[in-house]
Amino acid sequence: MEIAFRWYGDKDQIPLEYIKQIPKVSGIVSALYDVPVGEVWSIDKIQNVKNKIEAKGLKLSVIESIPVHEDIKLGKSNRDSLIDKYCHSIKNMGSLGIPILCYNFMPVFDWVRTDLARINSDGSNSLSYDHSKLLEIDFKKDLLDLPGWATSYSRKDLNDYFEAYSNVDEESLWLNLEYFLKKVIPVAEESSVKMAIHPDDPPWSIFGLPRIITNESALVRLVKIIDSPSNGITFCTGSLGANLELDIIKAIKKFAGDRVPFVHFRNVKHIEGKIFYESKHPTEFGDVNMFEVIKALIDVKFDGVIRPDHGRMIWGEQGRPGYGLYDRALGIMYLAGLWEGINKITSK
Ligand code: DNO
Repeated sequence: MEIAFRWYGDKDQIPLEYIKQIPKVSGIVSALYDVPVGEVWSIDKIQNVKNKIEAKGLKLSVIESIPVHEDIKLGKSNRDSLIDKYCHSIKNMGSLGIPILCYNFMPVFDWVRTDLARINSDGSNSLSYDHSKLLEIDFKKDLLDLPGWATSYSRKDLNDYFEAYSNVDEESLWLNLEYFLKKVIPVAEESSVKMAIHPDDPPWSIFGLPRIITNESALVRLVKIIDSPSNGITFCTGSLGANLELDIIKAIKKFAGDRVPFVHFRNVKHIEGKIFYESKHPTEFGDVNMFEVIKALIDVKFDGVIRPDHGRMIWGEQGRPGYGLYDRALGIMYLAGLWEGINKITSK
């Protein structure tokens, strides 16, 4: 098991030098942030990021993510050439020995929250989600005010996407995912890359857009599309943990054997059904039993990569919501302690 930390490249306010000072961290999760979606990630560009990371004595362990172009998710007629380019990027990362690729298949939005700085009782703040607030947003009018994502799209882009997705239901999205995976997984296998899909966050439809990687039966369907360790899952305890109907411990036991190369650790605390906030990492503060998740990973001899996912903003830190230094570093210390303790006791 390797512990890694997400780094957003040179623009990240947390430099690699600081990341290196967090005990137990040896890996970096990163990406290229200047390649337009749909273009090939060149060997040179990937090598350049890798060199920077290695120069600090760390390792580029995971690419998160090479974004999947919307036209692939929509199943448009130009998808084959986009998929070829995606395969090319996989080959390039594989040729540099980077073993894991986290990606997602969420239409238009990646993770969505309705508040990026909910004030907690201890004065820290967290990302939070309230479905009733999301429903109040008129996506034709107010979407540009959605916390965090407004800046990513022009109103025209958004309207065009919503129009295009009005013809794509969940089953069509599944078929488009299958089409994509049947082309990319063989290339990932040849390139010694494990693809690991990130669950949809939150794990239900938003703004009427289809979302499919939301529960256990979806994970079952996903891994069956191609029975290969290269067709895997990023087991995100926060995204999956937001779905109260999913037994997260049962799910990790079911898939972690050979289909989970990468785990995101985040705890969530529900106020009710579709209302939750991202809590401190330890079990007692949220609804995800971290002890049991780690125990399950140790039981299956997990040898992939883990990273703390979003943390709170504490000690007055400001910066990219969810991606401050302090709380994620605390999360690592908690997870590493649990790991050491459970591992020692179970291997006796
Ligand atoms: C949230 C992250 C996601 C993740 C993508 C992977 O902070 O876990 O944005 O990187 O969904 O494609």
